[in-house]
Amino acid sequence: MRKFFNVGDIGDIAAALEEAREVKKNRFAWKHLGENRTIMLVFFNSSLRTRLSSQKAATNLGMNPIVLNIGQESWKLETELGVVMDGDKGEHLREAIPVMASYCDIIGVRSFAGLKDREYDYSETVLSQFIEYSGKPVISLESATVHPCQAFADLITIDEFKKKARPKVVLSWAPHPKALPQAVPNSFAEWMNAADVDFVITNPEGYDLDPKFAGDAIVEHDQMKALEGADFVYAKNWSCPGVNNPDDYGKILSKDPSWTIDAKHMAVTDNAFFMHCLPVRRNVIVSDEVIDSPQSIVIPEAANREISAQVVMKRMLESLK
Ligand code: AN0
Ligand code: CP
Repeated sequence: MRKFFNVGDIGDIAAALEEAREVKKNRFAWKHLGENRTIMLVFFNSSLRTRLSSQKAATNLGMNPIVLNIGQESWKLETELGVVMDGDKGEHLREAIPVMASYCDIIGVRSFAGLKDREYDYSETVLSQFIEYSGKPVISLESATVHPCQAFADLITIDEFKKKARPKVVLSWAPHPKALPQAVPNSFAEWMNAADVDFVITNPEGYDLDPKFAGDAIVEHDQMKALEGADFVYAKNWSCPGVNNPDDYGKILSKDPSWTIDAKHMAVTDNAFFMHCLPVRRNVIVSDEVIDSPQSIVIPEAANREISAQVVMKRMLESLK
């Protein structure tokens, strides 16, 4: 495996889930696989789960993880080509990437969407440069448009908790005070479309996800209708994807608090489990009552980030041999 970016990179979903179960049963069974191997985890943005679960997964495999927080511990990096670098950015990605690559065998990159230029973000400009200039296998640790480690962990979690062979999974937009990327819902949609589930997306008008990720999923703008009979409710805020109006890309079009997931929303589901990738703003995205209920599986969901990361790194190490 040379890159982990889209659902297609994981191959057969059932096989990936089986491998995740094996890893979870005995996560130290491959502790020699990564001996004398180094993974570089490069963060342009904040993180709790991704940073810790990736370090843990790498260590389980016997690898040496190096974490670099760009701009805090390193020089600020310029990502645009052809600019006169007379501002605050002291080094260009064009040099920094091959240098970092020379010290490691695998690279993971977190680089959020700028939410200013849809074309720049949706062409994954920063991640593509890592692929092109490193020559190493690259993992997206949430890049401009995708968060595959999260979506894989979400799939593992649904597989563990489902009570029906083909559960109904609803991705619901929820309000948030700040403009957030579409990476989490994009990947979740892409992975759910590939999984054995009935998948419905609900969001206010103007928030429809890019068809590249939404695929054939049912989009229902009436949130309560969408939630009826759900087995899993996956809440997430995202800013305007700008599909029909590129000028609105990255903007907040609604802060409607009626979309906050509360007990009234959960009451129309089939006693659904509540999921969120975290970090979550309580009583904005979800009420205390719902996130503190026994149906909330946000903690086991986050714990599965170690498992998804380990399966991906394990496959990359196996392909290095
Ligand atoms: C980020 C986002 O929505 O993409 C990271 C989520 C994993 N969330 C925030 O910045 C709050
Ligand atoms: N879910 C997730 O990726 O969390 P962090 O931003 O804390 O890594």
